Amino acid sequence: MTNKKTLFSGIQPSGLLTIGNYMGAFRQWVNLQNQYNCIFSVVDLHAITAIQDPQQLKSNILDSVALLIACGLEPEQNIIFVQSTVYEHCVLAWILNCQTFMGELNRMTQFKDKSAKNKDNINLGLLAYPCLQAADILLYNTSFIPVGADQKQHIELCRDIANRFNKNYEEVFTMPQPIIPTVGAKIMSLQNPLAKMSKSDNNTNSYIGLLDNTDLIMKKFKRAVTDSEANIKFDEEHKPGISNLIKLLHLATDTPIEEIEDNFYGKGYGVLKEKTAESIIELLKPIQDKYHQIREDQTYLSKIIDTGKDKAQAIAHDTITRVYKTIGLSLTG
Ligand code: AQP
Repeated sequence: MTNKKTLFSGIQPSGLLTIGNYMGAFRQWVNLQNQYNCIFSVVDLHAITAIQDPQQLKSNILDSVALLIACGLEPEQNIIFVQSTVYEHCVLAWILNCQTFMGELNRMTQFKDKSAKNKDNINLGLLAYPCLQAADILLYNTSFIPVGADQKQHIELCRDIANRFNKNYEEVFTMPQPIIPTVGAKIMSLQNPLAKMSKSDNNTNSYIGLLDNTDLIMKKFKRAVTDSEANIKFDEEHKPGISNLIKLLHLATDTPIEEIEDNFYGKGYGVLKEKTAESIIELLKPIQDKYHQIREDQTYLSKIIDTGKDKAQAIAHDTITRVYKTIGLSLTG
């Protein structure tokens, strides 16, 4: 590790990663990887707050690692690891549970949304999710966390927990700050443009998976919900569906939003849908090609996961040792 500041972020292997995850998270990760000491994790312990099929979960974990590399993260330069391989995450999560108030957890929007969607599985892990996330971040002396807008509230809680711990004991944790992109922080569902695109959505037409093929991407965009006007204008409040398509086209092609509005003036929604689909297909093609190469090379993938574990654990173990000493759990030091 150099004396650059540390950046940490994670992705849940709770399904096929989407262009929402790419635009809100990975794209920035790739752009920031030269500026910081970067640590990226496939946070599989978070994924089990919903019931996962064991074989599918295992496969999603490997897919996610391969996709991170395919999207442009350099495994030699960054630490890329699987959360469950570093036990210190669970240890620190328990300690942070004891620094977190029930009222704080009950206020979390993600907890409320996910509880409403899964009424028959409102488990303790879902409620305590932000404490495990705080542990992920605080174990690595993280200064920056690049995330989509949906995670802002969790990062604020992480800062409150760190602050409380530092006051109750002594200054152990670095205070992290979120980095949220100005455009792309919230890509919306193609079927309900008022809700964010989510990989665990039961309606597969609502998201574009990073591994979706050309026909499927085209079909999903053609089915995207828009509005009953015939006016291609960026207005997230009144035209969320069309604005979401314009935003995706802007992000995929770097064309300014006003230029897209001008180019499509007087044209029908079908033309915009088709052009957006084509630009996403073009964006994903090299990522998909690289992904298939990596995913088929089990030896390479296992080596990255093992190396990532060793490097992450060395830092995490050091932090846990300090935390144990600070709170009086270390009987030898
Ligand atoms: N729709 C989105 N737009 C922009 N950014 C997004 N992110 C997620 N959805 C969008 C960002 O992707 C990163 C990884 O997210 P995650 O997998 O840890 O969890 P999530 O935010 O709960 O993502 P999903 O896809 O909605 O997963 P499920 O369906 O399992 O809950 C984060 O930085 C997130 O902000």
